[in-house]
Amino acid sequence: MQARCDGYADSDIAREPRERTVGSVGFVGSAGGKGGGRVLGAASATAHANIALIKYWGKADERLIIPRTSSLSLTLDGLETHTSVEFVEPVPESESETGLESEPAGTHALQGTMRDTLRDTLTIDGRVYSGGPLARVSRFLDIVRERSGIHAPARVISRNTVPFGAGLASSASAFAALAAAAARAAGLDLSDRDLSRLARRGSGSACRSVFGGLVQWHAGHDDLTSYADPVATDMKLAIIVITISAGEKPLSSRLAMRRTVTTSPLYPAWTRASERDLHEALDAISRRDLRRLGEISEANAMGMHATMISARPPVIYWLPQSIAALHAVEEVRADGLPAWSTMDAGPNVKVLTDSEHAERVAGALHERLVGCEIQVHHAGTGVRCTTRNKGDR
Ligand code: 2P0
Repeated sequence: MQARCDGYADSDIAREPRERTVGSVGFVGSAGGKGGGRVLGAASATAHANIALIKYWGKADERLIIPRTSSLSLTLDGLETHTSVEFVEPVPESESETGLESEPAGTHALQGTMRDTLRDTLTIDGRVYSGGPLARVSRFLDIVRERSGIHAPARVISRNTVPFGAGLASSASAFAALAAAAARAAGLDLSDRDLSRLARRGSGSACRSVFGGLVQWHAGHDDLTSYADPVATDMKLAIIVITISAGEKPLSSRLAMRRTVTTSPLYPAWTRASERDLHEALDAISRRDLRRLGEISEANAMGMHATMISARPPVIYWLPQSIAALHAVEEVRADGLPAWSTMDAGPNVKVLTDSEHAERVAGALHERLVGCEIQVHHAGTGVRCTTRNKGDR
């Protein structure tokens, strides 16, 4: 089985097999052909993955990525994507080398995604990507190009601090970091809310990674009204990740989501329940009631998986060890520790607890789940630009 990122936030990028090249973070390949070109704008950003307590599962609008339901998540520390974006004016010589007509970028619109795909470059963890992953990134960059008026190809270089075996590099942190870096590099001055709307266009869950801690994604009904914002709390929550498998899952969450919406007879009931769940989860947070928040989160995730399992044909991400982990969490809870399960589009189990008990819960799970990798993650920060565009003061 190939190493891959886990199921909770799969992306074409994340699912692509890759080589790990530790320490090689130089520019590999270049936008606009071989060699350099004038840099029109450059920026870097870092974002963290998030785990939903109330899930996003199903789109009302596939193109704009408007979800059917609102969701609630916790941004996690330690699971990080760092991305740099440079918009580079192509060099005419290199264009003639590639057989393309000379056309000064920055003043002329390139001819749509196909040409931009040819010219953008994408490097993730030292590996150069083409095909589907590059096309998805180029489509996203087209939105930034359209808004900013910069019609130049981009060099995108991304690094994940997540160990591959842990299976937690995610489309959420990937597209939140890409959105922030690309917007800054293109000179767009976006509010956090507008940045979350932009990140949403890359991958729905990415809009939540724009913010740290607890975050609500308001489903809304169009591009303007579908955005994330932070949920104020002084609860110190933690998520324990039990890695069951780092193998490639059979179906992307995007496709699984679509199949569930269109074929599961349980899906409408889950969306109704999810609205109530969100309301109650927010109420539990305002009361600092971890037990209630845990119970609702667990029920919401299990309900989501019921919709998948009842899809036609069924989508079953669970492995036997997933069930073992769910039982282990129940046992740990019966022993008096705060621990509630949640699962995403994959076999791995995540456990909601608080920072105070996280190490004890992880230890108790370790005793019961020999051989599983178990990691504690506390609340992480929102996206931040780590280098500034030339024009910034
Ligand atoms: C979530 N998941 O709320 C849910 C729970 C997976 C299960 O968000 O199609 O990668 O790019 O918008 O964001 C995974 O979905 O999907 C996800 P797209 P995304 O975390």
